[in-house]
Amino acid sequence: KLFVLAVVLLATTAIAEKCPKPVNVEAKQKMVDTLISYINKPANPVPPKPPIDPKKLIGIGILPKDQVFSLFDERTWDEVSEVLKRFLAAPTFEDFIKVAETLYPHVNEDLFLFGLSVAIVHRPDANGVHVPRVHDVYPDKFLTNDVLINIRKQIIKGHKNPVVKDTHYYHNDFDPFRRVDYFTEDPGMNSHHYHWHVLHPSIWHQGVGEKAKLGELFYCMHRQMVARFDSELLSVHLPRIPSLDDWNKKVKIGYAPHLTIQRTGYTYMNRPENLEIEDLPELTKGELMQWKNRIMEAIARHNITLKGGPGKKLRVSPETGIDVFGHLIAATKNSSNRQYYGNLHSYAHVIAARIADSDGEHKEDNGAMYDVATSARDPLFYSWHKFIDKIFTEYQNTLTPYTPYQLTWPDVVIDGIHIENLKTHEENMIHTYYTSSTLRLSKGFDYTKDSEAKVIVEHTDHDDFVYVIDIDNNARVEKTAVLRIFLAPKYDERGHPLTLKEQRVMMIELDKFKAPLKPGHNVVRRCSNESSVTMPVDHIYGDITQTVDEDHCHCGWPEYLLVPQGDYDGMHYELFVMATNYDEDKDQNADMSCKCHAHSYCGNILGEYLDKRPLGYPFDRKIKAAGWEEFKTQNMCDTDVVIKFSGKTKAQ
Ligand code: CUO
Repeated sequence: KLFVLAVVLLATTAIAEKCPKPVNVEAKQKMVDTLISYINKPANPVPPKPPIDPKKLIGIGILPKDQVFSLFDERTWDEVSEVLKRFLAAPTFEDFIKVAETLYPHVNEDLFLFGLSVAIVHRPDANGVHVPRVHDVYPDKFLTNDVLINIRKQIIKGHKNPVVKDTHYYHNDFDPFRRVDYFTEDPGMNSHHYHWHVLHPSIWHQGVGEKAKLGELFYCMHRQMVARFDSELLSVHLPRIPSLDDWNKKVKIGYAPHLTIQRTGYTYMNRPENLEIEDLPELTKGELMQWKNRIMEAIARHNITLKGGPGKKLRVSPETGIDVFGHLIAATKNSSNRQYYGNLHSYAHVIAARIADSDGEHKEDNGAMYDVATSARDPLFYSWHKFIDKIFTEYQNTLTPYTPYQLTWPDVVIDGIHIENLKTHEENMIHTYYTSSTLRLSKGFDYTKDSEAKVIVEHTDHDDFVYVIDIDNNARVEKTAVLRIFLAPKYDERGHPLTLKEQRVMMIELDKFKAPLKPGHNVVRRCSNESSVTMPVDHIYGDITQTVDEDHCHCGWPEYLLVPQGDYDGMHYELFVMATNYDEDKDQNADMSCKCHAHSYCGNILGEYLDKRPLGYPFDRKIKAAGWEEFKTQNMCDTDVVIKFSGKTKAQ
């Protein structure tokens, strides 16, 4: 017990200091790179196996080597927490590396990578060190088997520097979801999802440092993923994804991942269509249902049953509720009562991942839904997360809608917003097209380590554009605004106008930024590539050793996927902007120097934010107004924007 207490105390001290200046980054990066070079490559020189006191291995080495680690599988949580505790408790960076070297031979490699990544993000003395990019270490979680076999074949044939194209559009015409695999199977998007969970892991808890709004960010980022997926479906004229509410019905959506971990042969399980959801040996469907019902009851009553019996209740307030329910549903270490409310979100990932071999009779490996790095490839991910999102919506619907008075900033009037296309100079018109990026495989496998093997990954991209916002500041002094920009489709899959109520949960956040407003008229111009939700393409595919001064957390929506694809005729979207008063909203204590580039979706390392408003504001509550005209106050504005897909590849 004393040991654990000491570890926790040390860990608390380790992250108490906020965002210090990076020191000796190059040397530290080298140490991390050496550690990472052991992972996923069995033929590399075996790392030294330093002697270790067996007592220090208590709770370590439970997940066998060569298995895929899943943050969704609660059975791994104790072990990964133990590993993380040891990483965070090391007093100096050199000690941290020593602990990692000592533990590596005893720990599952994938779990080790996750723990190491979480520690690098959160240790102040690692500030400036890049978190290993998961798609560099495990390209086989992001590229299908056919692509990698093709690379290997070419190397065996003597091609030193093979280049293979990963074009996966329209594999077949039978599975409609293949039409959006430019989105679901995009390495950048899946890598963002993994790194989001590294930044905000459910195993994080106050014992090792404060991190505000973790539950709220869980809801918000995943709502954005679902909203974006629905918009992509509408772009290819498919209906929005249904929510997976009824667990007694067969699961209609199938998915074949075609992913194999090259080193181990671990093959992510195929899920045929129309399978029944079955109990797992460790959890029944009935238990899952019971957790859901308890959460729904807590939402209806606005209070949560705490540990220690039905008499002990926590009353939630409109200010804290969404975060409390986020923790509860994600079953983080800060869940108010994990025993009673369970682990709804994670277990559904596991049940879905094992649905084709629930009792393990056929010794199949788990499906894509099991692994954070691969789960968002599976269309069922969005169906499941839509169900989770409906629970949050249910809670938000219990809150009093914002009144026009609350939404108005009396000093400020937005006269107009439009988009200026930087390429074609058209107004309110964005073109999308195919393009590609290059994923270098040198770090991933033994067979690529002496080559310059490359995979050309195709994806969509868009013209760069600028938001031009006309704003009057009627106060006699300079003001600072927070400008919040959102986009939502205007029409549903049948071509009928979407209601504001439907659009509320479909609003895609495109940007949130501060802008100074001088007294009188202002024209604010903001480029699409400055977005607070995105990560530049170079950070995903570029050589990160060249970007020492850049963002190191690798969380952020790929810039090329900022807007939905749109369609050939041009699809219509609602572009919305709202200005709020930064002087009222700002969080005095937030240290934004520690932010990740994409702070809207990734928050920052310390769980601090640009402003104090709820995430997703003003769409975080039910809207009473029947339509946009009734909803808008003087500090809001909207316009119609068209996104047109050319279907062509942009000339490189
Ligand atoms: Cu990120 Cu379900 O939490 O995937």
